[in-house]
Amino acid sequence: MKKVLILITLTALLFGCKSGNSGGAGAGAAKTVSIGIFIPGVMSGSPLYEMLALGVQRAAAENTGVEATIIEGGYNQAEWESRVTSMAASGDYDLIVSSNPSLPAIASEVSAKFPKQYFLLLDGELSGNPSIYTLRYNQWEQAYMAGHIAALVAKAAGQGQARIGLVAAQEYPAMNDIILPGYREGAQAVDPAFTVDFRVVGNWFDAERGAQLAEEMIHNGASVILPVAGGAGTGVLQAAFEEGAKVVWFDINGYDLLPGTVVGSAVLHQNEAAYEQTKRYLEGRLPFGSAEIVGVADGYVGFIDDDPHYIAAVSGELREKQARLVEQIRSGVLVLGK
Ligand code: RBF
Repeated sequence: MKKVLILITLTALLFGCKSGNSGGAGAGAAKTVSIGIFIPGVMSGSPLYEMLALGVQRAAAENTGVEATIIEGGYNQAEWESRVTSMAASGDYDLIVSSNPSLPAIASEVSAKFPKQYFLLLDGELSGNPSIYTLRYNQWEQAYMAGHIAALVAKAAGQGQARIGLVAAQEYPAMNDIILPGYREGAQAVDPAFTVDFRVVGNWFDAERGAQLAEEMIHNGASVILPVAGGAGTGVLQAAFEEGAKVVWFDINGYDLLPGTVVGSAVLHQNEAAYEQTKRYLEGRLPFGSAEIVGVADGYVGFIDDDPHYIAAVSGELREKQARLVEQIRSGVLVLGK
C-alpha cells in the first residue's frame, strides 16, 4: 500500500510539476497559476484586446499548470471597476492582465482594498504601486507615422486642401494629448499647412455614426482619414471606399480590410508585449511597481511597409519617404513624444 502511494506521488510529481509544452499535462496536473484577462470592452472589433488575449494565452500554454481565463467587461465603462473588484475579491486570480489607459486608476482603487492582487497592465501608465506593473507604448510615434503617410497620400492626391481626418471613438487623455497632436505633427512634417479635422463617435461600436462622420469630413476636404474607434472604424472604411477617399489603419495591419483604400498601417505589437510580459511574470521577473514605455526602437510600435496591398496602393516615391521617416525614428535621429 505504501509503495503504491509513493508511486502515485512520484507520478504526480513527474507529470504535474515537470515542465512540458503540451499544455495538457493530464488530469493529475496541479493548477499552479491562474491568470484573469480583463477585457475593458468586448474582444470583437478591438484588435488590441484580441492581441492581448492571444499573447497571454500563448505564454500560458507554454507552461504546465498555468490557466488563463478571459472576462469581458462590456462597453459600460462605469461597470469596469466593480467587475475588476469582483475578480480581485474572488481570490481566483494570481494575476489580472488588462489593456487600457483607464485601467491603472481602476487597478489602484482595487489594490487599496486587495493589496495582494497583482496586475499586469498594457496601454496604460502608473508607477509606484508594488502590486501593479504597466507597459505603455509610445503612441506619439505611432500617430506621427500615421499622420505622415496620411499627409503624403493626401498631398499627392492634390485636391487643393491640406486636410486629413481623425475619427475617434471618444476623447481621453492619450487621444487628446498624444494621438491627435502626434498625428497632426506627422502631417505637418510633410507640409506645415496641414490641419486635422477631428470628430468623435461617442462609443466604440457605432459603425453607422463612424460612416456619417467620415462622409462629413470627406465633404469638408479631408481625403485621408484615421479611425481610432474600435468597431466604429469599419463605418469609416466603408464611407471612404464609397467616396473615393483613403484610410490609415491603427493598431493592426489593416491593408487586407479594403485593399486600395487602406494606405497605411501604424501598429502596436501588443501580442508580443502581452506574451513577453506574461512570460516575465511566470518567471518571477516582472518588476511590479514600475512603469515601462516602449516604442519603434524596441520593436513594439511599427509601420507595416512590406504588405503587397500597401505596395500596390502607394507609389514608390511616397513609400520611400515614409520608410526614411520610420528609419529616423528607429535610429533615434528623430525623437518623438515620451
Ligand atoms: N480601443 C478599442 O479598440 N476598443 C475599445 O473598446 C476601447 N475602449 C477604450 C475605452 C477607454 C476608456 C479608453 C481610454 C480607451 C479605449 N480604447 C479602446 C482605446 C485604446 O486604449 C487605444 O487608445 C486605441 O486602440 C489606440 O491604440
